[in-house]
Order: sequence, then structure tokens, then C-alpha cells
Amino acid sequence: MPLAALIFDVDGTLADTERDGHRPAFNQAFADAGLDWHWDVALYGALLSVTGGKERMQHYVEHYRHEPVDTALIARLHARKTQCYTELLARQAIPLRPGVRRLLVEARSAGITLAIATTTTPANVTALLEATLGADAPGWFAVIGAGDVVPHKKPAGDIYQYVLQALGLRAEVCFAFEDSRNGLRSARAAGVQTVVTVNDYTRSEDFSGATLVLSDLGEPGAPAQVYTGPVAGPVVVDLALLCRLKDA
Ligand code: XBP
Ligand code: MG
Repeated sequence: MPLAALIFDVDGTLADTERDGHRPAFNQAFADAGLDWHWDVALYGALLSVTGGKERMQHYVEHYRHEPVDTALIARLHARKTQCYTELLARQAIPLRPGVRRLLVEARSAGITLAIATTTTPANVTALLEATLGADAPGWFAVIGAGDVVPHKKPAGDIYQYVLQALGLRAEVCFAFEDSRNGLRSARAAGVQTVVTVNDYTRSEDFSGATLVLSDLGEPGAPAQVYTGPVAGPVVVDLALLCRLKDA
């Protein structure tokens, strides 16, 4: 089966944005609104089971504060949080994870289509790509599927189905890159083979259904550790490896 496109998740996959990006941005928005809500590293890890910032705040209000949800307040907090997050990225870029830039550059020069399938808000995707890869980087991606563009966020398959349809490609010719079980479930629900690069928040999750589970994408000189999959580690995830996995 030929390989036509690579579809990347954003948070946790392109960069470790959750703990030191989204989390402090939520806390800043809470403080600015005069709320005594505070999400520490451990609590945020538990809250990550709910995808989407607005949905995460609603879940927190219902299950941790036991208060009625004020959707207008959630919307205001989320708008402020997006502002805090994009400003934070412009101030101090959160670096791309190992191998991400290398694989994007290789795919681009080989004519492989790039796309994004994420739960996060479109402005956050643009801010991360520009801060890490340069002002033209959003244009590297044929489709950026993000946020509320679909009715159901990950783990539903909607965002991957949206991206596949916009690309005009079948799932079989694509690879997805994810860091979480929710992301993996979303890609698999749309039939897309998935490479998972774990991080501190996700490494103990169940990744059954993934083609390959690794520490990261690896760099020459610093290859990735393979946790599960049909290759013996250490490896560098490149187009040659992905094509072998498609044929397997
Ligand atoms: C990441 C998320 C997002 C971010 C916050 O999912 O769940 O909700 O934590 O972003 P993915 P917003 O890795 O699939 O992108 O506040 O903009 O929703
Ligand atoms: Mg993710």
C-alpha cells in the first residue's frame, strides 16, 4: 500500500504542550477571572482524560467543584486561556519533540502530504507551528483539522474523518501520529494506522491497536526506544520505516 499522507496530532505529539503550556494558561485564565481554581500537574493529568479545553473545564466544575456549569463563563475562560496560551508560546517556544522536524522536512521533500488532526483550538496550532518551525509552517499542512470543526472530539473518529475527506484520501494510505489513548482511538475509529509516541502523561495508557509505540520519533544519534511493534529498537522513524510498516 503506498504512503500518501502523514496526519499529526498536536498536543503531546508535536510538542509537550500540556503540562507547561495549556495547564499554566488555564490557571492564568482562572486567576484573571478571580476564581480559586488551580490545576496542579497531577490534577491536570487526571483531567486530560477529557479532551478539549471547554469540555475539560465543564468536567472539572461538575465533578470536582460540584457546581452548576455556567456555559457563558466557560466560554469566557476559554477565550482568555487561548490568549494566554498563544502569548506564552510566542514568549517562550515549547520545543518540538525529537524527530518531529526531521520527519516533517523529509515528508515535504518527498512529496508526502502533511495534515493535522487535533482537538485544540486552531489559533493554538498556528501559534505552535509558527513558534517552532517558522512563519510559513502552517502552510506546510494541506489540511489543519482543529477544535470545534467537528461535533465530537477525540476519542471519536470525527476529526480524522474530516481530515481524510478534506484531503480526498483513503485511510489506508495514511499514517497518524498520536501520544494518547484518546488520540489513538480517534485515528483507529477512522481506520488510520497509528504510531504512538508516549509522554509522561500517557506512557501507562493502553495502546492496543497502535502499529508502533515508541518513546519518540528518534533522531540519528539518539534513536527512539520501541515499546511495542513489529520492529526491534532502537529506531529512527523515517519514511522508509513507515513504508515498511505499510507493507507489513
Ligand atoms: C489536546 C487537548 C486540548 C488541549 C487544550 O488534544 O485535549 O484540549 O489540552 O486545547 P489533542 P483547547 O492532543 O488531541 O490535540 O483548550 O484549545 O481545547
Ligand atoms: Mg495529543
